[in-house]
Amino acid sequence: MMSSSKYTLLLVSCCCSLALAYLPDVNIFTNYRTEVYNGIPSEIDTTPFIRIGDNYYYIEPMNKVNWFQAAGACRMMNAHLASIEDKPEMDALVKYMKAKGFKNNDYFWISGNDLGTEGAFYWMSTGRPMTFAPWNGAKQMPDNYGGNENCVHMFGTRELINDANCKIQMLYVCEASEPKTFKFTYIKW
Ligand SMILES: [Ca+2]
Ligand SMILES: [Ca+2]
Repeated sequence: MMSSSKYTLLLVSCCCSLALAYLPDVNIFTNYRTEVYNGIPSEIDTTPFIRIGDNYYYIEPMNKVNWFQAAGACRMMNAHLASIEDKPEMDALVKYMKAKGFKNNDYFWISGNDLGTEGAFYWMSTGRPMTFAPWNGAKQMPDNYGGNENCVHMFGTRELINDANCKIQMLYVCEASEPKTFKFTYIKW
């Protein structure tokens, strides 16, 4: 009798192993399949965030605040000041801003800064160094003007950035943190 129980237990164990081997993404305890997708389905309204390329941005059109207030405003929306990490991302964002009628003297805070060490610029939202940094070379930026320019902004119609005094009031761009969509499907056995 004891022996029979042992064999039964072994059989169940083998069956479970086989099931896991062939259905690795199925949770056998709840009978749900989980699939994860980058982004958000197009039919879902993400307003006030707009999708540009693979990213979701909120572009503040009116309310000018300093860099710290802008960072806080983005966090209130569960986002961060934007990090523009390569040329395609910058080009797509500026193209959108132009189409929306923003002007070159519309300045927008983004998350770049050298608050930690003068001259070493990092994206606050990712913690990474600004390896893509299209400074306004014609004006020899970054110039740390007045010894006190430690926050980075972009322009409404040019694919350029500049260092400015963090206390200046500007518009700002927030970026949602790489949204993912989880799809749960009930599995019938
Ligand atoms: Ca600086
Ligand atoms: Ca500057």
